[in-house]
Amino acid sequence: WGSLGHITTAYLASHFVSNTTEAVFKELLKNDNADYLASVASWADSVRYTKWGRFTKTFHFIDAHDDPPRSCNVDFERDCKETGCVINALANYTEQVVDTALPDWQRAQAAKFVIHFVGDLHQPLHNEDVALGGNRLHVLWDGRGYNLHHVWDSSIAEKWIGGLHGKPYDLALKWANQLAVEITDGKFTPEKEVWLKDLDYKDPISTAMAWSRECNALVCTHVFPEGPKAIVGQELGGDYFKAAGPVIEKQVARAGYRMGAWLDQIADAYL
Ligand code: DCM
Ligand code: DCM
Ligand code: DCM
Ligand code: ZN
Ligand code: ZN
Repeated sequence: WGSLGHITTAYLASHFVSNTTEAVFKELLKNDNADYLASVASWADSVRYTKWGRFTKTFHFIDAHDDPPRSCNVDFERDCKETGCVINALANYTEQVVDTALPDWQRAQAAKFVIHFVGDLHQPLHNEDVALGGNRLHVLWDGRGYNLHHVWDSSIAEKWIGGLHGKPYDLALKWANQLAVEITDGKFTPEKEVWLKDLDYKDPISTAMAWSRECNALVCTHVFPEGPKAIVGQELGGDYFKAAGPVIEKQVARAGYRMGAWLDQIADAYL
């Protein structure tokens, strides 16, 4: 996601975590404010192009070598790069957060990666190989040119919330609060339990793969319903957005709700 998606998922997670989890992560991240998760959610994107952070570049996605829209599927052995992918990155950094033999700064850094990667795992094009996750597909968005990856990282979400009129953290908090209502007592309430069914802190690879498969399926149904070639040069701000907006909304809601539950299990293991 772009920063709006990451900050929103983190605010949403902070809405649902237990009081214990809140205390554990405020202490670890050395931030006692309401944005203790939100303020670190985009950090992983800020280090990936630095010399130090280059090794994390492939941790943000898994390149599913499937064949949308005919067939969507993800296979860890086939698709996770030698240098790592979002699946084993989430598993490795989750282990680091709870490893009390590690120094505090390293556990805090691992927590920032976990918060970021749960988000990225819920973006359909972070679970797809075609055209570098859509980066090489040129499309139009309300008359202007973008690549398809950017549209799914940012443009759809920005339009869904009514445009970027306001401060990023304020917009994300407002959206997160709306999604929290939909989860607690709204359109997502009937499915929120199912969202946590695959969540098993003891088996992070299987958990992440279940989330990845669910997300990758959206590549066939909503990202490339007519295939990758057919989308090039198309205007996506109209009917395409009408179908994609609700998908983005649900993926951000799932990511935030699952992040909260994941951090709860980390905090329980850590005590
Ligand atoms: N941050 C914040 N409030 C501040 C200063 C910084 O929320 N007054 C956020 C911005 C960074 C995060 O904290 O994303 C961690 O910052 P750093 O990595 O510089 O420690
Ligand atoms: N920021 C903010 N309010 C916060 C946290 C951060 O306005 N509660 C700002 C500080 C930076 C920008 O957001 O200008 C990005 O911060 P970072 O990338 O360090 O999170
Ligand atoms: N990306 C992806 N799959 C790839 C390559 C990149 O999902 N195979 C993502 C990572 C960034 C965005 O696309 O969110 C842009 O990546 P880059 O700047 O590395 O091209
Ligand atoms: Zn992206
Ligand atoms: Zn990322």
